[in-house]
Amino acid sequence: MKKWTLFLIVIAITIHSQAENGYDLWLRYKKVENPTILATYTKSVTNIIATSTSETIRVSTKELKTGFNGLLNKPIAVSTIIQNGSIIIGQFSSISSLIKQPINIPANDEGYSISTVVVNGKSCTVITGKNDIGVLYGCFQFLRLLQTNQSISALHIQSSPKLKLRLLNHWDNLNRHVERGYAGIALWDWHKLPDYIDQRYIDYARANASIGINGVTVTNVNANAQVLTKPYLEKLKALADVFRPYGIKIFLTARFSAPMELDKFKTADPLNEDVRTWWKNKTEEVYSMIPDFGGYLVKANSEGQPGPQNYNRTHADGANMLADAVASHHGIVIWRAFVYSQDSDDRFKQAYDEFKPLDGQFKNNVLVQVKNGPIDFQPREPFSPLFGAMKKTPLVMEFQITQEYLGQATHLVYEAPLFKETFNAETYANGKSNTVAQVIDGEAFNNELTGMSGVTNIGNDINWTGHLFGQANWYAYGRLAWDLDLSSEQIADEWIRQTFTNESAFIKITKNIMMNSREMLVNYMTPLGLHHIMGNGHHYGPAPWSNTLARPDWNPVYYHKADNNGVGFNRTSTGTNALAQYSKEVAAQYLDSNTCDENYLLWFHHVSWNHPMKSGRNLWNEMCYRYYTAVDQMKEVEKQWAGLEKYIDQERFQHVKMLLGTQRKEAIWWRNACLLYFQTFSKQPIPSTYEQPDRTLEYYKSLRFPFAPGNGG
Ligand code: BDP
Repeated sequence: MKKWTLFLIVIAITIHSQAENGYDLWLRYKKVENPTILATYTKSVTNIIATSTSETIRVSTKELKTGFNGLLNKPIAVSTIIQNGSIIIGQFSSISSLIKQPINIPANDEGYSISTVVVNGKSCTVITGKNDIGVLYGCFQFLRLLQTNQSISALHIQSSPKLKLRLLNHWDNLNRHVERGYAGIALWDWHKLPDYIDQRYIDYARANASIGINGVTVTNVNANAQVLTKPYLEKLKALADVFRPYGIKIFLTARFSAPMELDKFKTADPLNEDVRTWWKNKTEEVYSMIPDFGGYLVKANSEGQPGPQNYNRTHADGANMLADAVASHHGIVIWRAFVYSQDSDDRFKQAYDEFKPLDGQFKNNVLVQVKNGPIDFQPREPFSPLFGAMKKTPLVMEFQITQEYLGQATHLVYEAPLFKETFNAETYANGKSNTVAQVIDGEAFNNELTGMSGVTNIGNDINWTGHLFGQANWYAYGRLAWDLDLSSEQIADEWIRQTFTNESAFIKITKNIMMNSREMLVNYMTPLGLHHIMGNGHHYGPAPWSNTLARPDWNPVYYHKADNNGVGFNRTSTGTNALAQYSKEVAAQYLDSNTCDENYLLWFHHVSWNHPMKSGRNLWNEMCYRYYTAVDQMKEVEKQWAGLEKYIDQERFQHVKMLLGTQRKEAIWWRNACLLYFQTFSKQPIPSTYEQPDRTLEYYKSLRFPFAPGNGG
């Protein structure tokens, strides 16, 4: 073999070994690059001592071994010998006799503590919790410290989750089509379950446990009753068995009409005794197979789903029937508040109108799950007025991690700032300062049960989320469900370090891209409070002109109400008065079109195209400015990423690079299509200093996407 051939082979092997496809998520455990840090870690980590053999401690030990082997690039043994650098893990009750010294234990049942202690003269690290699951969470946190190059020498960390239910909602159908899924088909291979356990189920559970997720619904809220049949319960049991050591409970989406569909009942009336007995028996069957089954998640009387209103009963009647069925097993029912009706003059108001009167009528194991905003997961929404209004019912915050309205899986958009914006909003519930976060974490109304749900962006794509940066949204969602007070920036920082590198130049630029990405997206899609102007059905791309769907509240024109006088939805007292659903302090912030935060202007006001904006421009020119500036920012992002090639592997670099190219094209598409359309009403020119659209409005209107992903069943 010629010398250069050999050389090429060596190069090829090296490059190949470095290429990464994203499968490992933020759990890559690559060797610590900095030699000084590596040397201190090597001294501080010499063996693992586990004080029990429970399943959760077994997976904790395994994770530590995998992590240390990679990060320190040497095998770390599991033994019983206390030495300098022992990592001692186990429940507090089992380690206290071993270490014979006081240790701070975390506040709640799932919390952990990590402490540096001296045992028999040896310096060790103790990772403990009241329960095994806390220990596992602590182990993941310890590995995170190593992955992000933090000091591990004098640790006194205690952490407990702020929310009890930290859930992922999969909108996965039994045929594996994922509603609003942009990362392939569903992870769950129902056909091969229960006997075939895909390694992915285990890696999924690991990833979730690493960020504290403790419950998942594996099926769509547009539910299929089949999942409640014996064969599917067996498949679910197999998944539950995989998830259990990782502290993850299975929840089921329950189709309200299941007794009719599965057992030929004539009714699904929640007050009918036979129906109630059916659900009791079905629930007993579920628990006999999955003893730690979490409970039911229900979408009822919404978008064609059956529900109690079919029988003139209320949401509370429906929820309470299921709550009774799960109560003896400490199960819960999560009832969704995502409802709208064409009889309402404003879709914004419907959830509040239907649910607020029911406050106080739900059993104490029922939570109501409310989307962050009143309409539907838009790039920016004001918070739902139900937060702050339901004082006797615990509310679960529902965020959409999958990017249905946020460029789907081709746009890089970091969602933590969106989540935080909702959390930080003031509700002024009870006439005093109370943020949405305080409503969610139980502080505002003293709720025991607390929770958050995220509609996942996970599919069977090799990198799980389609866009590599979609992983950051899964990660950020979990981290915030654990601790609502973490900052978007801190989460981005730790995600980048674990996912890519600890190289500061790379972190700085990438973090900056992430932190600005959501605002940029808002401005090239729906600036100034525009909302729901995406393409019909699939919601891909702009279609503000769309007005052909059967119901007015399905059409974009319903939401922007552009005409020759101006644009925007008047939700003040001269309009639909949706603002009255907020506390008076919140309403006051939005009431006047001259003082209303401009980011929400068109959410609440129909204003003239010449409306004076804070910048000194009129509304039309401000709209042009926002669209154009955002596209310029997008071009800049592309350039910045191009400069990062040397820091990471080619495969992931190219993946992001290509998607940024698509994102730039689509941002231009959004800008041009929206401005050309709104211009037909504003009758004002796009300022000549801007590059003019190179296509006509007719061209943009003619585009069709019959096979856009994530749509339909
Ligand atoms: C909308 C989606 C639809 C979901 C619905 C829901 O377009 O596919 O079924 O939300 O949350 O955003 O139930």
